[in-house]
Amino acid sequence: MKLYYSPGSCSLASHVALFASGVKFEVEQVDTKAKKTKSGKDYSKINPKGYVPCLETNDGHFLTEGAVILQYIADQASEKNLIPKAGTWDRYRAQEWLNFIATEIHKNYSPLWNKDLPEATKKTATERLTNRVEWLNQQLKPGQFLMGSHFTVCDAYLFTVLNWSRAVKFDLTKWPNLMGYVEKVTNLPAVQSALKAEGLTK
Ligand SMILES: N[C@@H](CCC(=O)N[C@@H](CS)C(=O)NCC(=O)O)C(=O)O
Repeated sequence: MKLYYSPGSCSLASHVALFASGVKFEVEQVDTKAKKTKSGKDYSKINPKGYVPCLETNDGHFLTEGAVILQYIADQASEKNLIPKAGTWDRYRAQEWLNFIATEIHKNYSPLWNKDLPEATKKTATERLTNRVEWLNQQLKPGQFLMGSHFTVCDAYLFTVLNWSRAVKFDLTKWPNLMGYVEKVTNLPAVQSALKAEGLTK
């Protein structure tokens, strides 16, 4: 398996999931602006959508969309319980989280990274994000992961996006519960390995 990634971006979640799964994998860095991979390949031929993550599977498929890649990786190592079994109610709950993180959290952080957007647009995104994060903070039981006592790929994704807060000046300090969650997930071995591999550890 090969993950196409850009350091610290949303593809970090897939990178964490790969380390947590214990499966054999390689990675290749992508310059998403230039649409070139580190080894000089035209990324738009690998993933015509032009963004990361993209996962090349061992049976020759190119899978895109982080929330789906995370489920694929988790399903390759079912013994690690990185996601509940397909078809169960718990799996739908995990999918509910993944979709919420992708559409309500991730995509409300995205405008905050964009220097060209007007302040009014960023203000709207910040207000929306605050509202979603407030709800999220209420759902998250202190000391627990999103799905309970066990780490899942939902946590890999949520950690990845909340981890952008300092860089985009989105203040998480008003939610100590969430701050504790980010710290707890940051310290997991799979997360540390992915951060190190992407050159993001201090
Ligand atoms: N819908 C995609 C969005 C992925 C996405 O937003 N990727 C960003 C990094 S976090 C990216 O590669 N942006 C560069 C671009 O759009 O050209 C997903 O959920 O995987």
